[in-house]
Amino acid sequence: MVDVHPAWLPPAALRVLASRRVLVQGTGLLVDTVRDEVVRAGGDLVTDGGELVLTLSNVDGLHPEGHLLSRRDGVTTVLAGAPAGLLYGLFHVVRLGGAAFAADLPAREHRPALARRMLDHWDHVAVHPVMGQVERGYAGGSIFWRDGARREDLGRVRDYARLLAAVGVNAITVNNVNVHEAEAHLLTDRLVDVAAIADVLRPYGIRVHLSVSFAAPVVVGGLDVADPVDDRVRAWWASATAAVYRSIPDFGGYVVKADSEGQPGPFAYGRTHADGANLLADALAPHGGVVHWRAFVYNHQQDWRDRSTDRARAAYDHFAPLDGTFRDNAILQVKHGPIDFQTREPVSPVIAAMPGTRVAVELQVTQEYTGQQRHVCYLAPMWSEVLRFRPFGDGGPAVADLAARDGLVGVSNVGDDPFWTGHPLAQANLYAFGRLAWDPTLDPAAILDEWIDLTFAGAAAEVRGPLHAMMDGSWRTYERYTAPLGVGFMVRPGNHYGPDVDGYEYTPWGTYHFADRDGVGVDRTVATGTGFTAQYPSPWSEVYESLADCPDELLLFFHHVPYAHVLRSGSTVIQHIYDTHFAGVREVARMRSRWRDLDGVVRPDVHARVAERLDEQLRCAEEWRDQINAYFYRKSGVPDAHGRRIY
Ligand code: GCV
Repeated sequence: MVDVHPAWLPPAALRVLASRRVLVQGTGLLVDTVRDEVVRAGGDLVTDGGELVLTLSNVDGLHPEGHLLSRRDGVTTVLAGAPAGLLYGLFHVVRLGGAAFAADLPAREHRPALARRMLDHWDHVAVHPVMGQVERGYAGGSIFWRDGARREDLGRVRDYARLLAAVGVNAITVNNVNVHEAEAHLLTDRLVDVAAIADVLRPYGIRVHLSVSFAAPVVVGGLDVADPVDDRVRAWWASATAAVYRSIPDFGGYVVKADSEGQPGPFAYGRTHADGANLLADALAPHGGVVHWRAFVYNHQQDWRDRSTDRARAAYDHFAPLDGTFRDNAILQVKHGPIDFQTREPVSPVIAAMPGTRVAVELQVTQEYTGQQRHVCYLAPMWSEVLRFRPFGDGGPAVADLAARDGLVGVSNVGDDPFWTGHPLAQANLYAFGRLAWDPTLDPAAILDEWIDLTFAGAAAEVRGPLHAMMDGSWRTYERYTAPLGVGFMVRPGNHYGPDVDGYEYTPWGTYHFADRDGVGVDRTVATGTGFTAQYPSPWSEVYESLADCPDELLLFFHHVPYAHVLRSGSTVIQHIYDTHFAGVREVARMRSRWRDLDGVVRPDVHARVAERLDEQLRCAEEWRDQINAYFYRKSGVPDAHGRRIY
């Protein structure tokens, strides 16, 4: 049997605390966790003095999850106003390592930029006949559920909570947003299972949330309607929610996918999404809970012949007119792009369109469209671009500012795999998600450094160079050998792995590239296309509308152009496609040889697993290159300027 990999907290990562005299002042569950961590690391808990002093005390103006860190006269001090702040402060010291005990450090407050830092698990209680135990999961089974029941042993959940606390995550949903029969019961007669998980997460400052079915009053409540304005429905939600809080007093709230991909919602009763969200918000309000209402609503049964329907427009068209009508504890959860977690998308215009609504941004840590944890694809650079993007132009707020009050949500990439994430290097994505949610201004390469230091503790110096070379640019490498210039998809329908250029072209899903013999891309302009560009405020509405100004990497998202169109880079679209696909494969081959050089440096099981995945990544990248290049050569008839082999 393979040991479970300790991810970024192996004992060596905590060695900075070993044999140190540590004073922890304060009481409570999370303060006990701090003490446990110190003991686990081999530190000496002392009752006075100490070279590390962690104190819980009432400090005016300190953020409830923040801490003041300083070092003077040989003592490192962490001061927190609330227990979670103390725990985050301890992990901050662990991250700093020796630097926390070297030179003096002037007192500085560290606080999270985004309030809720949440991971959504797309885990099923009962194995789904098509999607399995975890929808879009690439790391084995669920750590919470197995074959219809809660796992008896929640030891993995405890370890997971510890890993997450170390990066500042403070909320988790334990079931998929697609709520089927078995999962619907988590709200009522199987609540005891959710409470058991909440008990394990609580010592790490993580609150549990639940994905619920909008039709719960019918599915598990015995009513014949789920209409949000029906008094019986309102009473049912109020009473079910009160029961949840009786059993889980710190319960976080609900997550709802409604009127989306077959999930029930308010449209069935002629009601709006605000009516639906407010129904749940009202039930949660007396208990301090929130509802995360997803904006991922579109027509998944569209006629591909109909070029006027544009899936990219859907979320804005449904939700922007409702701005200002949601309750204060209803949070609209918006995917970062307007379509669906593609390798490259513009930022969703919904994020800037609803100043009177609380908005959280959703990222996909699980690599559904970015290599399914068989490919190295470090996503922090993409997320960093999203969070730094300024929808109103320079001088306006960044996406991270717009979501600050509400938060960042990531779809988790974890399962019961011994390496947690299938691909051991995909752990870096989970790590980076938490760190960017805490501080969206962090540099992705610096986050990777932290992760390397903590994960490879003893061997960090040897692996640092090769891992940066392999990972820093791996998202762009992935982009190079897959769908070009922001056009998206071109993946195999269903499992979404590997190339199939026309796989979705004549389907009802609304994800088309419109390639013909003359050109490719989706015309989303106001002048001649679907008008999507008008959903952006200035200056982006003009930038995206203009063929000359549109950034190359998003060109085919916004425009349909001839193959001979010259990009801002100076290359033609067709030559860019050939060049990037050849380059992407070369980069993967280099990654593989860099990893081979680390044989004997990293743990053999980690080395073997990554090596096996890199073989597959190279095979798959070659397949992408050859199918994409062949497809566009055959469509356009334009040969490669460098005469390379195209089939
Ligand atoms: C949970 C995409 C995925 C679905 C997922 C959906 C969503 O369409 O392919 O598996 O369903 O997004 O985010 O709700």
